[in-house]
Amino acid sequence: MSAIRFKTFNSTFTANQHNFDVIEIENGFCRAVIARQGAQILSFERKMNNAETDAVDSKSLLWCSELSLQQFLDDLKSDRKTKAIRGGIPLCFPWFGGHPTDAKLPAHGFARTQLWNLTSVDESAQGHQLLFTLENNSVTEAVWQHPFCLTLRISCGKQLRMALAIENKGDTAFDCEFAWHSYFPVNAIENARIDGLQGKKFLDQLTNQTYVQEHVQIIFDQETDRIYQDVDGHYLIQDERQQIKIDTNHCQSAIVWNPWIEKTKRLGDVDAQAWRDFVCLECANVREHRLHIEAGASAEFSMTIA
Ligand code: TA6
Repeated sequence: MSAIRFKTFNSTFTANQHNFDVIEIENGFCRAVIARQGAQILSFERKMNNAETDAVDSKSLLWCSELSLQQFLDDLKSDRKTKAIRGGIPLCFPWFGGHPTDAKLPAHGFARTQLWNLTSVDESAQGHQLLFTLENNSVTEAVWQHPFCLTLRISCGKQLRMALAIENKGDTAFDCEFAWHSYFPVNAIENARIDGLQGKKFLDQLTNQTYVQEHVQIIFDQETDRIYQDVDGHYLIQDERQQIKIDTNHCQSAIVWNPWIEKTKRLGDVDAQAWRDFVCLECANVREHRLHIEAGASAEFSMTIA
């Protein structure tokens, strides 16, 4: 079974590769949904053959807020300006968190709210490969004056693989940050564990204090918002139901976030109880690992989720 469906939620046009709201993908390995806004993969379900029952189970590797997705679709249907979708893998670029000098600018930059171009869609024996691009435009230049080209390759197969290239198209160097602000499903956050960050220093964004991760596993019993640095780039998220393996290249930072109860109430796009259903592990280069890209140069990063 293999299919690609371009979908639109605005009745004024028929969806195609160059004018769509979301793409639905299915092949022998997985099902995926990707929004053109932000080139943001919203869901990725791995098909698992169950040897005992001979059935085909599925394993969700990403989480998305149903309320946020509904708000996005309602905005599309009403021709309203859409917001960032809370779920899947939003791309934060060219800054992470609040803008360093102008609080009026959108948190996490503009990449996740811009419409990207779908340059190519290919299918191979390994699944589907999609190539998205975003270049500077009047909106980005109004807040960040550097010419750039982002290229995001999303491979949907036995694994979900992301490959990002950040190219400096200008004639002067620029500094930037990026983060794959990934949302992962957990059965219950209080039972979730993250391996891979032991011994790494982190900034606790809630206290603005720096610590070292002493324990092998990160556990969750309160709002958690930490920026780890000098990381190894290989992680395991597990709970009593499943485990998700994340491997990256050239991502020297990792942010761990769960809003817990009170912050969830303030988000406005997450159901009140949904704080228990996800954890963010955001592979990135931020703060002291911000990128310095010379004119004409590119920086490349990859992440594999299984
Ligand atoms: O994940 C780290 C973080 O910077 C948190 O502080 C929280 O703000 C989160 O990102 C969500 O940001 P958003 O702009 O998507 O609501």
